[in-house]
Amino acid sequence: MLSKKIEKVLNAQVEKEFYSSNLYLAMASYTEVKGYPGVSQWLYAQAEEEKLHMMKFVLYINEIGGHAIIPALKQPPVEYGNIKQLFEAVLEHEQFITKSINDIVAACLEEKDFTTHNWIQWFVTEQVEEEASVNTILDKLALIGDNNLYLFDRDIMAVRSKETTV
Ligand code: OFO
Repeated sequence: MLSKKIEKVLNAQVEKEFYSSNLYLAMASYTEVKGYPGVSQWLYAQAEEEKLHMMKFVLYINEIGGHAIIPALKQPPVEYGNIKQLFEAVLEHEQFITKSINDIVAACLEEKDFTTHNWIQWFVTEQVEEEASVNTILDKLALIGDNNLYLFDRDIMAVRSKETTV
């Protein structure tokens, strides 16, 4: 039985995942026009993955008797500075998402919703992987500095967390 409180936090997460997808899409477009095809490909793939995350929430909410609400689009920023600043913004966003997932876990325990608690564990693990892959990218950027971004751009697709499916 889905409580109103859990339905509400799950729907809030639909919006956050949708925004994640649009944020990475905006970053992909920005890096594409700035001449970083590899970074842009990484971000386009990330945007698709976030859309799958959103879909997972939509399908789960409806499956357990709630009503998934599709939110309005919020426009992400247009400019993201240099490549390092952009990936720092990605990490910051993923940390925000991790906190949000952890808050859902806490709400599930409060409400004794062990079904959703079990279901959300996939996202707990996913956030560890997502933060780790962005941290790896930031480590590489720290090593190479502003030189050699050509090679970084060429090789970045090797640093991807696994693909997900709904
Ligand atoms: Fe980036 O994992 Fe969903 O938001």
